[in-house]
Amino acid sequence: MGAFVEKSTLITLSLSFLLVIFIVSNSSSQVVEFSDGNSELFADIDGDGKKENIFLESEPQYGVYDGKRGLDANIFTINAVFENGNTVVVDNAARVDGNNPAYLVEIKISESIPSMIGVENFLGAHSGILRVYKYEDGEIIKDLEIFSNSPRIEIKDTDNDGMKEIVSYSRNYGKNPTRDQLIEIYKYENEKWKMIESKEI
Ligand SMILES: [Ca+2]
Ligand SMILES: [Ca+2]
Repeated sequence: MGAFVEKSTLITLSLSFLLVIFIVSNSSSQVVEFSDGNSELFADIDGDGKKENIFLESEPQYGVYDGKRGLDANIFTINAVFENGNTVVVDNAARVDGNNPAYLVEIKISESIPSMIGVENFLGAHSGILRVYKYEDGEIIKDLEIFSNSPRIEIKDTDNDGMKEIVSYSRNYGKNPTRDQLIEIYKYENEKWKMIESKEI
């Protein structure tokens, strides 16, 4: 009998422990790293349970600079290949300034909303930009563009409603260059991203 109680207590404790791990991992934040992502990712962007192969492609393209035609390789296209072989291409998706590469990051804000595609890249020494694309009616459309001069962007649930928001942190370099003071929070509601909070701390 004693052994049985001990065993069931052990099982209860183990289950509690797993539940804690589940809650912690479920509420963990995702940090956009800007510089060490991938040019390819596998994510389910149309919500059918199968992952699409998404990759960035950069081809030499020409633009006009100071009246002269010049090579500009910093324009990326996003390609999403679906299981049936269909490919959706976003032309000139990410215009990257300077020679900074762009990377892909999966943005998963809740279990009920299909993954979105984040394209991240540095702009200059500190600043970074995150562009968020989503799949809609056979197209991939840009839904949001977020800037940070820290750069620090996090994807986390700020109001405990089970859905993650995107939080951008920036510095007020005139006031204090060492601490992130400006915070913007973007929330996905009614199938649209919108800024719900902008504050200085
Ligand atoms: Ca899919
Ligand atoms: Ca939330």
